[in-house]
Amino acid sequence: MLDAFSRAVVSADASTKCVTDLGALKEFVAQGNRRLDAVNAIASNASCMVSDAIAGMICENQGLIQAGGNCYPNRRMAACLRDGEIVLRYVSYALLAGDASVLDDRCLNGLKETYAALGVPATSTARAVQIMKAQAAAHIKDQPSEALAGARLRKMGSPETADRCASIVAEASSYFDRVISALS
Ligand SMILES: CCC1=C(C)/C(=C/C2=NC(=C\c3[nH]c(/C=C4\NC(=O)[C@H](C)[C@H]4CC)c(C)c3CCC(=O)O)/C(CCC(=O)O)=C2C)NC1=O
Repeated sequence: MLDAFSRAVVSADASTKCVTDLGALKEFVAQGNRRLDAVNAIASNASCMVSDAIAGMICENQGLIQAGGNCYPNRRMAACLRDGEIVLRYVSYALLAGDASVLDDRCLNGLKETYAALGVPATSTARAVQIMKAQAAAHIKDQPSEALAGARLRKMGSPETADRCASIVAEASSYFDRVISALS
């Protein structure tokens, strides 16, 4: 498992050079508080995000909770909710580290094969992950939509930035995309 710093060391070592690209690390440090706010925005909304994403996935495909569907019976529903939570947790670790290796090594490695063996539909999982990607962007920007959140609307009160943390949103989105491509 690597983070932005250990990644710089490993890359430099691979070419037997001193660490040279300090610009990227300087930026990483300068943006550190945004990153922590972004991780907090995901972590403290995680259970709501997971339950909403799985519910949305099922609303769009109700066969999942009927006999023969992969969220039926309750044991599978519980496994599915747990998997949603696992994915979101590893995305939040990757965002904290500024590196995808923890997500790749400890969550995605072999997941596609496990799902194929168990008959877990990858397209439905991808849909749930896509919903979590949209939720994460809204929470990091601290602009959750009233229309979608209803009575559960929750704002983090993060400091306003002109760009709404666009680069962190893009980075978080890339980790969700990584999950989707690992399953497809
Ligand atoms: C730390 C990393 C890690 C991951 C990622 C992980 C995933 C994982 N999900 C599993 C099962 C499962 N995963 C699902 C998930 C779903 N079914 C659906 O229809 C939906 C599309 C989807 C939820 C979005 C289900 C239903 C099972 C149980 C399948 C079965 O036993 O028939 C299993 C098989 C063992 C078990 O049931 O616990 C593993 C290993 N385990 C890990 O340790």
